Amino acid sequence: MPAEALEPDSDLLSLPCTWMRGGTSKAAFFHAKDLPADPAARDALVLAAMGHAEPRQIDGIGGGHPLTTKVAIVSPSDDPRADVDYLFGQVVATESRIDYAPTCGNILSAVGPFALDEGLVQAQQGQSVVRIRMVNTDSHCDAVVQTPGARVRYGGDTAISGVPGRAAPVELRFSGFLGSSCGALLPTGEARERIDGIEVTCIDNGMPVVLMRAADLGVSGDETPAELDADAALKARIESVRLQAGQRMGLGDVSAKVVPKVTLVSAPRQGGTFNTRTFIPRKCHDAIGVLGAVSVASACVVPGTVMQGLSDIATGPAEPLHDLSVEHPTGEFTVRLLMDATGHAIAGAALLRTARPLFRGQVLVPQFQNRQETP
Ligand code: NQM
Repeated sequence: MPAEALEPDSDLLSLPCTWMRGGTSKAAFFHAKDLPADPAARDALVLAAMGHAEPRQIDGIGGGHPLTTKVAIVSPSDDPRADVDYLFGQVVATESRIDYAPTCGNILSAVGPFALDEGLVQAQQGQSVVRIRMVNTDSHCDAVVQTPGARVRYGGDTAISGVPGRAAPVELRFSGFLGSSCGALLPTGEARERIDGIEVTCIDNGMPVVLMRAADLGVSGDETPAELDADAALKARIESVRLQAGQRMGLGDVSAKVVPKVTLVSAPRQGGTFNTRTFIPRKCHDAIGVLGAVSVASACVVPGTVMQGLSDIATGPAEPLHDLSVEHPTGEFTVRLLMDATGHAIAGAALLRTARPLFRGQVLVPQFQNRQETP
């Protein structure tokens, strides 16, 4: 049901919404049919629901942090390879806008359960595979959801770093998203190059990311996100590299975009493959994004990247798959890279997340605020 007045005389609109955790992020889920078709009117409505124009999102449901002010707009797909379309939006609250340039793999993990719960896809006995088209990057994912008795089961034994407790696994299987946003796995044509005198690798396997060694920026890579966020000089250097990398990666002027992300890599501390601190892109992530992690892990299997010296996979023997443990500030994240018949080139990726609905109902949107924004 599209947004409608709460009561005949009310100046609040009532809009169907499900608030979901997907992996280590949270988003408001909307059916595309409930939102205006016109993108400007849609964004004005969604921004008013989420809260904007100041960082705390005090007059909306957004969480005042990039990881908790996300939006998923879901609809049946007309793509024969997909059941549903998933349009991701990153609300940039302080700038009163929604960035549709990136997709989000954490929120992606909640799309399958949402589609099944909402009847967009018929649940099967045991497990259900929801075929998802990620509209932002025009790439695809198969989400395997636990559905004993043909209902979504949220409880289970899977733990993911950054989320307390255990829950049912959602397996995400990706293929064919090399160069999802930039057109090539190595968008600049180089495995390693210099920007501002620092060696970087620009890579896109689902998410455009600029990799640098933490040591090359004068940090250890062990710092907490709060410590890194407080380092204004470091963040200025990172942003300078990111702006130049964005141009080289074919993304144009990225000063107002949230891609590419930036990941600082260093030696593993807890027995993983390597350690990370990721900027998304102006705030340090408490963990690491899903597709960000896939892109960073992918650099391990490409010869000559800045991962050389941290991981010897690229120069090792051919393998059908590699499990890479990506360490981050709140734990680790295992990315499975599936290799092609040569054993040296990436054919796909798979990983586990958990997800669940946090509330389902109606978000109330002030019409008076909408009127000011869209005269
Ligand atoms: O990289 C954060 C997150 C993300 C995105 C970000 C994500 C991904 O943790 O696919 O999941 O990079 O802004 O939700």
